[in-house]
Amino acid sequence: EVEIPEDHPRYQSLLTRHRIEEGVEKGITSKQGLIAEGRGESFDYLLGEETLPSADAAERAAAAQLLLAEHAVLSVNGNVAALVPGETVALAEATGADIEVNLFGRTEERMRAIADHLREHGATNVKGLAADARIPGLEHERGKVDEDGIYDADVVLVPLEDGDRAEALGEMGKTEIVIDLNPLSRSPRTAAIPIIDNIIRAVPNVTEHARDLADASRDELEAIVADFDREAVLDDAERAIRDV
Ligand code: PTJ
Repeated sequence: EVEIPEDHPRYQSLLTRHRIEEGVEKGITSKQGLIAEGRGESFDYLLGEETLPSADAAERAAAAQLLLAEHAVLSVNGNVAALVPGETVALAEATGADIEVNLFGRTEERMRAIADHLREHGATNVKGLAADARIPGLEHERGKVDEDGIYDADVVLVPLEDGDRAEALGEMGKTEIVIDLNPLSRSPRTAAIPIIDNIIRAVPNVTEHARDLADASRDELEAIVADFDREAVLDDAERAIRDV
């Protein structure tokens, strides 16, 4: 364990990097994941390493959408598992969503390591290992999902997703919530609810909104989703980056 002093000006960013490194060492995160982390960090730096008010609005809409879902699934890859394992379990509990491991670079070893890691953080039912259904239009390994998981879901949260798969899931008619720090990336641009924020901040904040909305009526939740403006969220993040 590396000790990072909490008053270090880049504490959060160093902690994040360290978690990803540990993820690689444990066989959870892919080498590609290290590159993805570097890309994410640069966008977070440009966004001021904080949640924009527009991202907070997206996080509230995401909470409402998850609560309205008939069957919501939180998709977990190697970066998500390394960065926010316990936070993902808490979000699943707050919204009644399932958790499914779904990898871009799928290997059985990583699938098992991630499922074990999530269970160590309190997950009781981790999907993704059955792989008894396919996302149409994707090559074999990347298209593997569970029939009673992502395949069946009406709402899916796909953090740090690659553009092809985000598009293919959209074409299946699923309502997609994407977390990605790059507002120009294809996956947030295809999402019904794009969250342009660091997953480290985004997941706990969606959970907080879900707890806050736990007693809201369906009408209230539907109004939050209907009033949500995806273009405004993407434009606001892009403006924040350009105005640095
Ligand atoms: O574990 P696997 O095999 O499923 O692989 C996962 C990765 C992330 C490697 C794979 O999906 C991939 O290659 O993704 P990309 O195309 O690199 O896209 C990752 C996106 O996530 C980029 O747009 C990054 O800016 C963004 N990103 C990286 N770290 C964070 C992030 N967004 C939010 N929070 C982060 N911490």
